[in-house]
Amino acid sequence: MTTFTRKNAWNQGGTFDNPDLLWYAKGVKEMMSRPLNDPTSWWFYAAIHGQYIVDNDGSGPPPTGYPNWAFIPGPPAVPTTPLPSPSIISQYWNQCQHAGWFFPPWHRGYLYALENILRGIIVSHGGPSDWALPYWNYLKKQTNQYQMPPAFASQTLPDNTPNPLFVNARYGPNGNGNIYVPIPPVNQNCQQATAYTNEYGGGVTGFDHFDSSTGRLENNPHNYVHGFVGGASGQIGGLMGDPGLAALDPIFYLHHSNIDRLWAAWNAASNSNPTDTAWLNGPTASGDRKFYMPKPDGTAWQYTPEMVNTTSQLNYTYDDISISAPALVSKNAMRLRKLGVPLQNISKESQMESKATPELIGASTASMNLGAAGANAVVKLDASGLQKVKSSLLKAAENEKPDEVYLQLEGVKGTADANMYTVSVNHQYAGHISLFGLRVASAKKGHHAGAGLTIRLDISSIVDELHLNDELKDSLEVIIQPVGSTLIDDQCTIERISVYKVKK
Ligand SMILES: [Cu+2]
Repeated sequence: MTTFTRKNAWNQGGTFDNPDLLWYAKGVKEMMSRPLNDPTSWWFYAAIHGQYIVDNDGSGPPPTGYPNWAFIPGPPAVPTTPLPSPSIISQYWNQCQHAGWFFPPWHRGYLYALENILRGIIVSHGGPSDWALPYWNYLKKQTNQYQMPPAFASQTLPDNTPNPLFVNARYGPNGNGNIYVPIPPVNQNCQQATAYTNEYGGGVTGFDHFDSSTGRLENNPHNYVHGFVGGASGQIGGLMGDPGLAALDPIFYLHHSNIDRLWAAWNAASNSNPTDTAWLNGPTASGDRKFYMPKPDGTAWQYTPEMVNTTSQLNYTYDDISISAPALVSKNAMRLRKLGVPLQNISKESQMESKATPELIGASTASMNLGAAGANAVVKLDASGLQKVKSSLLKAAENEKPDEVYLQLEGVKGTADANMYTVSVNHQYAGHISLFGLRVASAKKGHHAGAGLTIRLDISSIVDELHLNDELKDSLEVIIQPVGSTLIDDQCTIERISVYKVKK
């Protein structure tokens, strides 16, 4: 049996001289020619991820204007009819798993199934029988690969017919159609993680579109890349910035191929996936929806995380699973070094997962509006919590890790999924945030009844710095500012900003 090898989309300059891209375009064109109710059509596949055509599984009624699919400024011209039967819709559509530990395996199965359909089409058109989905490695150092491969920006194919990889609603970080991934803030520091659960792959969840347990791989690079590539223009957010639109854009699958590659690289670096049956068996174990993908013949393939645990099980590999060296320097070692702790062994953090529950040590008192102008708040810390953090920093040693401190934006609700912000704490940069998934997380019905997004930022290094400068006082000043092109969303609110400490 052939092992299929997924290769870098930037081969041959990322143009149609790269046969992987030319055949991808031909396959996508064929899938786009199929009707919405055909399970092997481009449109059906995008709706498996998420859609704004019909109310399904907590997605809420479709918006009356954009991003309802009927209002997408093409190309491509996106159909909203003929609809599949209601039972097919509830079996397949709105499946994407985000903000939890099923994010990596669900997307692996999704790509694998799409790749099989595309390969079938490509072979039937006389293309290579070993064709595999390329990946876009925007993180590749010392190259211009942070830019979108040129084949996606061209309006025509080499034969002068329309290029199906070209998408109008793709605006980029500055909202001007120049598509690239800014590095930083996008990075591959997630590869430093040593535990899957609660860290690399996300927290324990059931079948979920947007829970509150986003893992590091999903946050950065995944969510950031969605927000930056999608961008916004006027009141239109790019397709990639919203999970109910994203999989309509052919660049989506090359972004996810890279995310899947990072996961494979993380495993190749001796990090393990969960062995809990609740993960291996998928959400079915708790009586939830199953993961289903259409096969090339249109019938259903049901899969579990256990079935997609390694790429070799699925008979494919990547031509490159190296991780750049800086990503492997332990975050904890850097903290301890800064706090003045002499270190014997800084190579790798222990594989131990922290079982400690986060302890709330402060919170804002009122909800706030997160409009296009951003927001700010003063978060008061309680005296005993603050004292515990301070003493843990004073006692820090190689075998006694200092507490980690997190800032959490809770109950973030609204509709401007494509918006991105920076967050600072006491005027020090704490991180970027992406609102990918905001609309679905805010919908009134569904698994979490509109709880909104929960966004967590590790502010330990800022707290360390404040501590070292004797500036760690009883409150923190949080400033949230929009970056790049932003959508106006007057209804976007944050219920609470809180601060947690975690004992390590
Ligand atoms: Cu995604």
